Amino acid sequence: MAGKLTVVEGMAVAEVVAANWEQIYNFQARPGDILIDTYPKSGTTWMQEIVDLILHDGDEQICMRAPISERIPFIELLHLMKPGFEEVNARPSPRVLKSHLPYQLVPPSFWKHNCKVIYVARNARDTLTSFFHFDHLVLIHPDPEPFEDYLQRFMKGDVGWGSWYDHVKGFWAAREKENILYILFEDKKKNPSQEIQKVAKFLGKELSEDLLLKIAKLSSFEHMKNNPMANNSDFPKEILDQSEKSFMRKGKVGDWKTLFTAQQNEMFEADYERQMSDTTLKFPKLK
Ligand code: PPS
Repeated sequence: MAGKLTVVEGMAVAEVVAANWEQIYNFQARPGDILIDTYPKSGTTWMQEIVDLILHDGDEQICMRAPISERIPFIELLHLMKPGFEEVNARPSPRVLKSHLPYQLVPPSFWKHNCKVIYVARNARDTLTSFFHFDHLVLIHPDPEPFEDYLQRFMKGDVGWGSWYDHVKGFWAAREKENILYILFEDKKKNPSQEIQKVAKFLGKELSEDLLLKIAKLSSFEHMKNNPMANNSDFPKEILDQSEKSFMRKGKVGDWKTLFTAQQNEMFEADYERQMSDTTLKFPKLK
């Protein structure tokens, strides 16, 4: 059964998330906590695995201590899954947390305590493509079919967690005044070691070349896909139905070409130029 979206503080979001908005927005981050924030489908889980591996010096066994969603809990779903608010509040600091909230709706406690925030952005077309496929599995979101409608909804920000454009631009604009590391999915794909090193430095860790290569390997798409503790296969079935397709889909750059028609691409491009005209943020040109 498909779920519904509603609007909270100008952001479209699943009704079940909106229903708990006060508790989400008032999440109490503490000094030293780390936030991984992204628009959905931008490589959040990949970054979660990288951060956990960095913080545990690439120890594969420790990083398999629990599913990724328990190791790095998702703030907006704490009231719906394990670990809940109570358990996360009781965990010692520093904690690592995941969120898809746009800059202006991040719980203020993160900024108050100058927490480190790692932001990952992915080009709009691949994000949309990944989200379209994913929304077939997400039971708390509306049915994404037909694609033509989804395309329009994405451009208007009428999908879970609102406008991609505002999300990536909001964090981009804030990156100099807050403690934000801004990473692109495409750069991570092209040169994983280089981007992992950036994350490590941001977290105050210096990784040897060997450790860097080890972490790149353990966080590769193939490795994570086959790692039950990293592939989200345990995600609650009431939220995500993976009976036919799985969370780890392709992990590629440029998959949008399998979905967009030439005409849809042209229309999307014109709208993209308009919506991105007020930012210096640029994604690598996709061939
Ligand atoms: S979610 O549900 O919003 O948290 O999803 P998120 O983790 O942000 O994004 C899921 C997409 O990231 C791909 N993925 C990866 N790509 C490359 N390397 C690694 N290690 C990796 N892990 C996950 C995943 O397959 C989704 O992208 P698509 O294009 O759908 O395959």
